[in-house]
Amino acid sequence: MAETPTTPPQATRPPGALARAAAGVVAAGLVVGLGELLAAATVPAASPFFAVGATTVDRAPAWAREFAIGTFGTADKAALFVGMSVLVVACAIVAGLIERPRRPYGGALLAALGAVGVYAALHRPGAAASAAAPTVIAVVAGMLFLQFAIRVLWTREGRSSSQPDMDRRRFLAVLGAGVAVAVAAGAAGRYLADRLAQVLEDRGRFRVPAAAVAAPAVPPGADLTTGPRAVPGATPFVTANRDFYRIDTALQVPRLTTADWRLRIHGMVDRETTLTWDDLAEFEVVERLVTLTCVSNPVGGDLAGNARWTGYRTADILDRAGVRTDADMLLSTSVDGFTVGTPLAVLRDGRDALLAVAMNGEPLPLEHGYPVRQVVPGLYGYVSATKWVVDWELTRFDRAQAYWTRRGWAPQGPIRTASRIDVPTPFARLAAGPVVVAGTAWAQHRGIGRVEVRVDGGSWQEAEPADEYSVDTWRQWRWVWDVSPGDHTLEVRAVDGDGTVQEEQRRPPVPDGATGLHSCPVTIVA
Ligand SMILES: Nc1nc2c(c(=O)[nH]1)N[C@H]1C(S)=C(S)[C@@H](COP(=O)(O)O)O[C@H]1N2
Ligand SMILES: [Mo]
Repeated sequence: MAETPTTPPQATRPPGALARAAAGVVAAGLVVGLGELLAAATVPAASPFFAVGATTVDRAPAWAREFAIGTFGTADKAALFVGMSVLVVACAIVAGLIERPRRPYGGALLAALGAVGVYAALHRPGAAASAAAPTVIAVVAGMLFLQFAIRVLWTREGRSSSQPDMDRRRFLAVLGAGVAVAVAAGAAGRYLADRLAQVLEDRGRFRVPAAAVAAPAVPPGADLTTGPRAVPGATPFVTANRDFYRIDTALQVPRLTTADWRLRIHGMVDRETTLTWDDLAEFEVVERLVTLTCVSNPVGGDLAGNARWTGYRTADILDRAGVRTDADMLLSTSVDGFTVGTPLAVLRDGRDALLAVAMNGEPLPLEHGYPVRQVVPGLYGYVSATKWVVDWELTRFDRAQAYWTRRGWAPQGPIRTASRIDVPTPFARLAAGPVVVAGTAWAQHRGIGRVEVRVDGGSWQEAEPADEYSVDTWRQWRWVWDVSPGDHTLEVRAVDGDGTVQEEQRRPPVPDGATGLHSCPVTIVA
């Protein structure tokens, strides 16, 4: 019978078991749904539900696995997930039934379930501590929801309300909102996870095109990690993809397949053009080593990396669209809406500006721009190195502003001459005698002319440069120091290929790159 305002409220009985159980199930649904979404957006293997499933499969004894395959055949994974779901729902019902206002017994049960998810996520191959985050956040959200829903229920049943219908509606609204969020989060999480699977499959199939113009080989004399002049601890000349610094505004790495990729070229052009992936095959494939640097790199910092890039000349692609003479900026946009403004003069002065599809012989890693990114020797990344690029607008610096320029960074960003001491490390304690000091220096597209070192503010002494690979890559150096015991400070400076000495005055990265000398205090013991 429907409750009417004249029905006396049931003040003495606890809220109905069905309502409490429903609150528990919705709370658990929130944990699973939010966990799914947070994991899919960050570390997919950290999804609590799937991590537990995968761990169960990995740890199940052989007889259990054989039983499952024998009983369910190819549906064995589906059977596992159904079994897990039944278990979760059962726990959720119990959680709802035992939760009390200000006594989160049910929440504790959810936390215990969550602990299983965290354990599984942390024990997936290669998992970092951050793999715990999606589950922890989702469990806290589920616990808060359960407390809130139960409090609403108790309020409804516990006071002598004159409006029980309204209180019931309030509880149903809370429940409904929980269901909506749980379902939306779960669906979004599944979508993102599927999308990632598609992109990984696409990347797995991708064959790096053979270069018509190959990059010259790296002479052994350019790399201080090998050869007779090798220095233990030196920075490798070519940075491995997994060690390459990563900087971007993407909360979630964009997931773009080659099939979905388009490059729309418009604005001040003669022919508006939209390139598909297959259209790229018309352009000559070029391979180049280029050192990228972030404008935010502090003096002595490691936001610089050197890789072998394979791709197509930016200039060739621009020529196809026909750039109008009054345009001076290429405004590029990534699939997630990040923008970069690059001076056209730089892109067309003959340097190897590329639309790169491969990094060190591999398809671009997702976080470095898969399937396509820009690489421009000589410019900081924020004005040149658009990852996941999908749109090129030809425009003018007096009309358009890109992402970081709008936030106070300089519109043009040529890389400043910089040098770094990599060996020894700061505050090292070293034995007296000859000490080998080594490091890196860069002044992309001008090249490094020489590198100098000084001790305790004394006179500059010329370091021994490694072989130069090209003006677009960093250059290594070493210096043998015959030193006596005590505390000392090493400093380094570079002189670029034009003969300009590195700026010594210390300034922060904003607005156009840090300046100042890298110094390294060390203690020499007798
Ligand atoms: N789509 C996109 N591309 C981007 C960025 C970004 O935030 N989003 N950051 C730029 C910056 S500031 C730098 S320094 C380089 C870094 O490239 P990497 O992460 O491959 O080292 O990417 C550039 N390209
Ligand atoms: Mo950057």
